[in-house]
Amino acid sequence: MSSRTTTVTAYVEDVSPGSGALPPRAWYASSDAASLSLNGIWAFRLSRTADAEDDSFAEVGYDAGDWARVEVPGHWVLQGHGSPVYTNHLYPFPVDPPRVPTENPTGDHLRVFDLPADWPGPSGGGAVLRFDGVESCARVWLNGTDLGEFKGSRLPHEFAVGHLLRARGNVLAVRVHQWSAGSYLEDQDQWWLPGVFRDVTLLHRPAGCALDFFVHASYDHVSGEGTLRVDSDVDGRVTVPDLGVDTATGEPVTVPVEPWSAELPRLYDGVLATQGERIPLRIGFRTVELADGLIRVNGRAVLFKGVNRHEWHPEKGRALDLATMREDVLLMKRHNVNAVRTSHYPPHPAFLDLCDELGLWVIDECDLETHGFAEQGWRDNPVDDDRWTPALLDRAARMVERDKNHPSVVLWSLGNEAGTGRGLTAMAEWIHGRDPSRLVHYEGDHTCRDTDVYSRMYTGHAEVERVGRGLDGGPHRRRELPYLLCEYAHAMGNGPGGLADYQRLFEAHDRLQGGFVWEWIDHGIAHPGLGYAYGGDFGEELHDGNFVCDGLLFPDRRPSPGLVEFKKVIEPVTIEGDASGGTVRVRNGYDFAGLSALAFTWSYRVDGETVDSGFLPVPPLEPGESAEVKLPAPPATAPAGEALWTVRALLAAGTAWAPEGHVVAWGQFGRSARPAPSVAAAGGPVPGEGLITLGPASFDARTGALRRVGAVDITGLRLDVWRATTDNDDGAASQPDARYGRLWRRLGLHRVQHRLDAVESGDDALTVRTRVAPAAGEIGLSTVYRWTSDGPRLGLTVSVTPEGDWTVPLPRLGIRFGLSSADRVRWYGGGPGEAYPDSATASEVGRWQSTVDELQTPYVRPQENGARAGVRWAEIGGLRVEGDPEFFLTARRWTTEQLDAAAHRTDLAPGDTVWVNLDHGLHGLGSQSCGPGPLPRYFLRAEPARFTFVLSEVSA
Ligand code: IPT
Repeated sequence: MSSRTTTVTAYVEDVSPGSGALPPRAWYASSDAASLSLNGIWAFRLSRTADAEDDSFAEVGYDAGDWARVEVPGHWVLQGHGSPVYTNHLYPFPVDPPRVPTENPTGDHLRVFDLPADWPGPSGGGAVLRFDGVESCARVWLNGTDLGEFKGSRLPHEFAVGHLLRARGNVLAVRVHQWSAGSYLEDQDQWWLPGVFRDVTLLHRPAGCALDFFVHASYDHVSGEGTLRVDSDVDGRVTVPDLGVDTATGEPVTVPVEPWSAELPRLYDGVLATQGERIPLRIGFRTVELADGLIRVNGRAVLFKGVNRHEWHPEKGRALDLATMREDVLLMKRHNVNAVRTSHYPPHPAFLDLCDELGLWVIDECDLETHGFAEQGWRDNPVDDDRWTPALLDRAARMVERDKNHPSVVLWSLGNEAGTGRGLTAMAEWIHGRDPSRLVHYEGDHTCRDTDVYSRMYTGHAEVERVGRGLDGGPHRRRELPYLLCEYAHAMGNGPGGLADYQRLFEAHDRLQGGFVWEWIDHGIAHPGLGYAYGGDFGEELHDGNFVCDGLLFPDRRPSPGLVEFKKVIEPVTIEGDASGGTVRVRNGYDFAGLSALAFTWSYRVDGETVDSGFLPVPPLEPGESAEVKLPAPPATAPAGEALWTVRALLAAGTAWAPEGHVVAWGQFGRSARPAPSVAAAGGPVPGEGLITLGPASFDARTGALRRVGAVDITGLRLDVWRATTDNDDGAASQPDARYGRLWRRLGLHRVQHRLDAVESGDDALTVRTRVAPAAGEIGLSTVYRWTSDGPRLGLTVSVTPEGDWTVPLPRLGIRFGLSSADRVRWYGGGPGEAYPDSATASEVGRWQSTVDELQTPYVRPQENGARAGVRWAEIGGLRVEGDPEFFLTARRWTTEQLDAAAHRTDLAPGDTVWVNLDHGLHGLGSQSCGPGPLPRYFLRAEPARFTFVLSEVSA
């Protein structure tokens, strides 16, 4: 018994990639050869250890009648069997490679299937069984025959099974272990989700079909010609009707073509016909090279405006369907994203078809990360231990061979956060040899000895600028290479801030070829009680909390404000007006496309009301070109007020990724400034019974607290400096001096006291003097509220003078108050979405309306959110507020303290009062949750400040 158990499970802890699987080959969605999907409902049995059950379940005739059922593709922990575990880089088991815990959840999967009636007989060739992804290791049997076992969760594995197939009652048995030696190579920052999570397919392999083929399609930008050569292990013919190509495999043919790029993804349909099979080809001609220190495609340097994409679905985990993949690509295209790094493993292969078709540059990353070894100074790191090198090379080959025919893939990445070592060098050497037509990326080795690009993550703006100017030094090889930020702008919670500042640097320095925001989507798991669950919500022993929710999309794929900001920051057309508004400067920022696909519109608004609008003729500029375009004369009938031009670039016709009229870029610029609101005092405060009256308002005579403006009840109006700290405020442990959320709390800014010093009724003003300060310290804010009225309106000027040694910026500075009833909100200022000082590029000045509920941004872990920037006036709950200067507006049905205390959205219970914040200033956001904090210019420093609001009842 014990020797038998050993044979059943020994491979689990073996460093080898496996045995029995076929060599890797190119993936394609379909050909004329028969195939049978084995996705669907499978019988399932979960055991606590790898050897709890013997392998008799794999035998024909085994009765699995009392087993559970799971859906394949899927993860059993998301289907009611066990639960998910989230760690960022810590291994959730003792680090003793290649050993894994005895407690090793093991899922036995069984499926019985018949062949379709028209399945070719044995004389017509063979068949393979393909697994596109199984986490973390599997052993496979067909009709009782042990086919072998494999590791490499997000890589394909095939077995030859033709000789084992029967017409009816085929028994496919798959034993999957959550932990294996392979887990040491798969320490990516994500949920640990075991299961058969990608497709299982039976493919007929006709006699005489190719084992593999490699499409080489290059483009010579000087001659405008493409050269096509399809290599295959068997002879065949390659036809491309649109190009008149009909050539033998292995024979190059050169013809004039339109090149492929992410912007203009021209694909040519072709066929590779071998004796046994006709394989459809989608050919994109492009040449990727490192030339003059830059990544060039078809001769031109490319600026990557990218995102890091993990595969995620809030119910299905990493088992993504085609519709979800397509939605990701469409959302990327609609938000001006032009590149994707498949962090940190090769995606479902069909995703790359979509990238080819719709146009995205891809860094295809290998399924490799050994980050947890950082905890022990990288001792025993598998990538620096020759015993593991075969497994690393197997992973590299499975990625490259599977994905080599995709024009969208322009760089291969060795993996992520795996330290340095000989194994990486071996992978890079193998990849360079096998596919010299692409470049190699890896971030973890800053000597760049194995790579064609100098790649970093989360570098601050100042260092990025130094690199851009070539002042960064470093090893010789590195200095010659272009620079990429394979991760930057950590999109966790509210943020990232500072995107526009990065983009300006990328655009100013050729060597900076852009970056990839971390990351595309929050990995929140849909949860009945919590909304979305994150690390720790399943009782994990070790976990990293909501660090798994750091995407530009919420888990349900709704764009976050961060994505809206990113879209604006990376827009491919720049539209800038001069102050007088006579002309607009339009620059084509595409690398390949002209502007002929776009139409331009203008509108002229006064105080947010459109006075006139029309189309703007813009010349069809080539990439990099710009033109000064004359605007029409401002309408003579325009009323007085703040006048603004808005110019938009729209899709002139529908494309494969967005309808006609979709806004690609826009610019807004002023013609005349806004007259500041003011109150000319007419009469002073009038004392009454316990109350003081001033114009439309009444105040508590003892405390000076505002009670009412006309019929609008107001509670708790006072200075506010606190915000529910964002993930970026709380910051990462790596930069302790800049974790302002924690420093603020230590100072007590979340519990300031308001000491009343005086209530003074003067001739034309009611003055309330206070000192706002936290217990236990000497710092404070001397705060004076000066109230005046011109009859119908009430003016409030707040003067704040810091006292003591303020070593930290303020979270916010403004007033807050409660309204007893409010729902609809109207405002003139920045909108429609949230904006903060360093994430306000997408905030468009206009007239907006919303509801209190719609003003909330549903960050998975609740935190400061929802501010509208640059607000000139707002109406809410019957109250009208005008600001001098413009202010930030926030309104919610809970207090800041309740928001601060909530861990999940479901902790937030709406109360009767709507709490409104009118902020003179907010501290920037930065991306300190895993990167730099806000730039100094977005700090809200504790400095003397004065700001005015004019309050009145909304006139009917
Ligand atoms: C970086 C990882 O590459 C990425 O997977 C993710 O964990 C990200 O951090 C944070 O969300 S590594 C880090 C040490 C910068």
